[in-house]
Amino acid sequence: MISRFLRTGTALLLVLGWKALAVDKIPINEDESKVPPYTLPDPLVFTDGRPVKDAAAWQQRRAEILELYRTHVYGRTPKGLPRKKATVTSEDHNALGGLATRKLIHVPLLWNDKGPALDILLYLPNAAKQPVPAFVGYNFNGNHAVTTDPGVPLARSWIENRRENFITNNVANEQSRGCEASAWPIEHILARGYAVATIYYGDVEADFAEGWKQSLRGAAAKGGTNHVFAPDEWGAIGAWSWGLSRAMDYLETDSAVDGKRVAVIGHSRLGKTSLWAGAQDERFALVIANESGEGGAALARRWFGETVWRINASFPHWFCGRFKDYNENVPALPVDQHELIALMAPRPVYVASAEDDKWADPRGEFLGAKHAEPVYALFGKFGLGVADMPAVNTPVGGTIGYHIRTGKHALTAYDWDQYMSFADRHLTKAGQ
Ligand code: GTR
Repeated sequence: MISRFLRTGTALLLVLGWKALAVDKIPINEDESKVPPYTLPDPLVFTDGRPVKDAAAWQQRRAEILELYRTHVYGRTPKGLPRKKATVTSEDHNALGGLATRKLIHVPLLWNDKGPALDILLYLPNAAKQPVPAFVGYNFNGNHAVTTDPGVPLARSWIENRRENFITNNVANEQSRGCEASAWPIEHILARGYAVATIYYGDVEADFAEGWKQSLRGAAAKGGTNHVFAPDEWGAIGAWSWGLSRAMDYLETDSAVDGKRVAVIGHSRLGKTSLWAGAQDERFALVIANESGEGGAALARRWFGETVWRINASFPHWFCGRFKDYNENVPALPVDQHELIALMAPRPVYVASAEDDKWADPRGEFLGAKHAEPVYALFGKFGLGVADMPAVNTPVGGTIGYHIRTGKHALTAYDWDQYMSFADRHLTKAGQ
């Protein structure tokens, strides 16, 4: 008995020990000369080997790729989730010194109105004479973090403790108001004629391994908090993406917004999320992935920076269970991220990197965009228009936009300026 206990104990320790060691033992490369050769799956060849010859055939191939992503990467959204009516809970026509109208919108996500819900913060430019194009995206620290506007209520959902944001007990507080404002140049965006809608991503899922239990995925699951996820059930990125579509449902009904000109934007893990949202929901007219890295725009097969194995070890809740099968065998993954980007075609898409953000693999992000070009070509659309990575701070692109700016991993005013110029070109009324 004792020896059996010891044996089991040792085995357990070994397993736990191996797991704990594994995260930092997972091989990481940040040396360009050490990137091994790789072969990408061809977006223009069906799984059964038939070529995709035109835009009509692409629609079938698109459905196939989407299904591969659901099965192997982000997981599947449960069927039968409701579309609940949104309520505008407050409207102030004199926000931000009279520049904007601020609306707060509450959207229950499930059947029970007391369950998980989105609190959308929407600013509309008062100068607008007609419905405006809009940017919608999640923030990391609560709606009250994107601005010092005192009219924005503190987020109600769980927030990650970050000392620099004065959060120590997972609860929002006044001190953290405005802590994320540098990533949301709201006045500037409004002055350029766009509306801005943002939502705290924690309204949909608290971002930690067990966070689903207190969030949408737990509330929606048949087994509740005891639920055991099937290998292809949605992960957190799937849930967050679905939430963006619910925000889009509202934006389509707001007469001050032009629902045909809504861009979805996200940074980092939320850039992965905006890509998956844009892939599944074609109502997003423009998709922006800022430094989205592994599981976002960066090619998974390129061994540089974060890897499939590492991201699954650090963030086991982001992707579906089956994605873990590829930890040590990325070439077996039936898709790569250029195909995710291609799912936006023929809509405009923008991928961006930062020079010091090696972890996100800037070259891999560029190549993800580059290898989506043949799909855009099927639609007669000009992709990036460059053969290789542009110099820093030199945006390029036709229907696929790209830049690498100097500096570190962040969403900055420079990035927003490029996105707005790109949106000015692509979200014109005539283009619809
Ligand atoms: C990192 C993670 C990246 C990226 C980033 C972020 O720790 O490795 O994939 O998502 O977090 O979201 O800020």
